Amino acid sequence: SVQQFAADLKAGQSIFTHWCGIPHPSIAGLLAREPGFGAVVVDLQHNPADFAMALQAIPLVAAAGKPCVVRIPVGEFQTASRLLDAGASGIIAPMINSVEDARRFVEFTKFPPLGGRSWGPVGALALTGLAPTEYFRTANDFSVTFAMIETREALDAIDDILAVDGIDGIFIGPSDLSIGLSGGTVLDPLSPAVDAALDHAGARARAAGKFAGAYTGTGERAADNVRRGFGFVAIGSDTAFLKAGAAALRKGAG
Ligand code: 3PY
Ligand code: MG
Repeated sequence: SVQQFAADLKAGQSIFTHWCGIPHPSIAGLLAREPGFGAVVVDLQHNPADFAMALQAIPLVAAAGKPCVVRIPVGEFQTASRLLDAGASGIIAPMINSVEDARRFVEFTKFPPLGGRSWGPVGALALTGLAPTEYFRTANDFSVTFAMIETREALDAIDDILAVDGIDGIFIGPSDLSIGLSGGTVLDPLSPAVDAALDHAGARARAAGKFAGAYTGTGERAADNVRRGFGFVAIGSDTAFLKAGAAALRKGAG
């Protein structure tokens, strides 16, 4: 359900997630049915998927009993409010580089007194079946906010970002982080510098009692991050699945 995601993370479950950017909500809904994956992320930062697609994906993913989490474009915090209103279980905000960025994110994703989210969760009321007063009372607890740590600046400020009330966790973007940590000279999400940052970030999140998430491109890397204590780990993406499927089927033809 919409609310179960936060509860499962709090219980220490490791949740593997899909990462969807193809602008067809049925793909998100179908992938949600895949065993072994506990969530679907719709990515609005780097993909053709748009707000209308996410709006349709959220109930299709919910119909599979899974939470739908959405990554917003950089700084589009009003979109985060609207996605929570539609019944998203969580929001991933890219490029949260400072305490100010983190506070602004909270301002649009948590109701007062934590933030300043405006009232109007029409789709979320429909999906959860909660009475408005009950939704208002509990939404801050179950609407999960992930601040992406993917620059050197953010990594330096990680403890302060984790300490912001209303930030529920961090989410590591290994590609951008590799660019940032190399001073703009290397794109390598598997670099030793990124590995060290993942170790550090996982430990700091644990110390702060908050969630840790990360993007990864393979199952092996995803398992590495679960071992590091990451509770929310993406494996690949819908387009990567298509390419892998095409290669595997073509191989069958010899
Ligand atoms: C990154 O690796 O920078 C990400 O944002 C993951 O998609
Ligand atoms: Mg990134």
